[in-house]
Amino acid sequence: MLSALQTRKLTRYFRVYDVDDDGVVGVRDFERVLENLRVLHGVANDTPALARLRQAYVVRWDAVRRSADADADGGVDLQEWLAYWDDVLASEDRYAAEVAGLVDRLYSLFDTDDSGRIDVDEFCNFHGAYGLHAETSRRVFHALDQDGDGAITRDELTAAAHDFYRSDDPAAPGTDLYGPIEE
Ligand SMILES: [Ca+2]
Ligand SMILES: [Ca+2]
Ligand SMILES: [Ca+2]
Repeated sequence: MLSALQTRKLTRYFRVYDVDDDGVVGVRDFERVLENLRVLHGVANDTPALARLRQAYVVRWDAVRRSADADADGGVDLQEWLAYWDDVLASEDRYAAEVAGLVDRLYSLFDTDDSGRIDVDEFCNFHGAYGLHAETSRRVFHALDQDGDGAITRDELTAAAHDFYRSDDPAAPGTDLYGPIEE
């Protein structure tokens, strides 16, 4: 069972993923993020780099759709999304895989200088790909950068993900991983 706070956080996550704001997470949302990333990375159409980026997103969308689209209508609505996360959070193995996948994706897509750390600009790029404002992103970044050294390490990101998915403390730093849960 998701707690009230978990439901709020996962609803926020859903709204972020639903980039075109039509109430359903679908292939068009992934296409839009992909296009934002393409522009962000300055990748031309029809390059191997774009093909790799597209492949990563096809795989991700396919995994979400297969597990979460319970009525198989090609989109994931909020109810399906919450049911999906309720299942994931009930399984240690699936949960661990989701967190590891999130950290890996974030690093592979946004650690653009390959330093093994996400700096504030890279973090703003991550939020920006989903249409979040840089001002909010900077605030979230500083909450997640727990040792204040100007970068989010894999450990800090993993801690943030655990806060986001599992903590029932609204003041936990990871609560706003996908932006503020109340606007
Ligand atoms: Ca959508
Ligand atoms: Ca559906
Ligand atoms: Ca840090």
